[in-house]
Amino acid sequence: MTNNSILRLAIQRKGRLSEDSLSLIKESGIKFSSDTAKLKSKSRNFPIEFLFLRDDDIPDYVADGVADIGIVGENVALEKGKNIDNLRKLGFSKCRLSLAIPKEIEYQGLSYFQNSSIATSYPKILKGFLTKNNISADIHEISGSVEIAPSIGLASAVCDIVSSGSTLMSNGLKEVETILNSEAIIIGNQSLSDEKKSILDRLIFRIESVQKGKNNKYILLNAPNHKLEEIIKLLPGMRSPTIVPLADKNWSSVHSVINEDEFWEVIENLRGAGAEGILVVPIEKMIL
Ligand code: PRT
Ligand code: ZN
Repeated sequence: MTNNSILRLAIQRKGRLSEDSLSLIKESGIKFSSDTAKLKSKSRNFPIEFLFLRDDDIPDYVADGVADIGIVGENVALEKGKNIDNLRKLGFSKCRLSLAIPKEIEYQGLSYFQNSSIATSYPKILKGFLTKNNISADIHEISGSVEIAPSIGLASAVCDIVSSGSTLMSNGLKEVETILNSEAIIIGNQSLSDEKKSILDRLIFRIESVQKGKNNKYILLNAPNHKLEEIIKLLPGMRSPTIVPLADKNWSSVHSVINEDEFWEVIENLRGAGAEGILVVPIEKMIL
């Protein structure tokens, strides 16, 4: 039995998820020794304990309750198909699971895969996709270097993780269908005690504040008073912008928060409306 007053979080020990997972925890104000050479670490200022594991093992550990929650790619969580909760997207380690074929072949749609052989490390997700599209194909499960399968005659296509696409390209392959868009997520055991749930709520609240901070920028600008009304209309703000008078009575300073997604558009509109001296400042945490 694990201790009820401490939440156990499984993190990838070494790999593409590790660094961002650890930074997110640190930015949430949780202090601990991140020496991943060790298997376990306990926080000094929050009721949480870390297990450093291979990412493929994390869904099993969470399903079994050895860990309460974990950080993994959606691709791994889905492929394992365990009874676990998908608690939250984390916005890093973005990639996609795609079908790729030799680049010289002219692709004319999914029928290419009918009676083909496809090499993959994701047989379960691939099978689901093929079944949904009424395609029957041979699935060759291999654990690594999937992209070399066509060139050695093992398969006529691959289903693999792609991020920049350069691995496929350097192996003479081209991406033709995306099966899944993936990013790091927090997964959770489905029968957490109330005590653990309340620690989890506190953790998620902190993570959300860090994420919102990253997705938004604080902006300060000077505006001539006769343009103020027009400029305020362009600003979303948390409630409404802060307006501070300047020493020059005809001007004011306007402070507000802008979302990263609409950032450049808003800045261009503000300049067009007469804003000057625009400063953009990162936000560390944002609590609404
Ligand atoms: O040792 P352990 O089992 O813990 O780690 P691992 O080697 O199995 O996983 P790791 O660290 O490579 O990846 C962890 C997670 O990162 C994956 O499950 C994905 O959710 C995510 N991720 C993001 C990626 C990539 N980007 C990625 N590019 N996982 C793998 N790749 C590989 C891909 O398999 C292919 O070989 O990178 C190659 C393609 O990259 P591009 O940029 O050339 O397209
Ligand atoms: Zn792995």
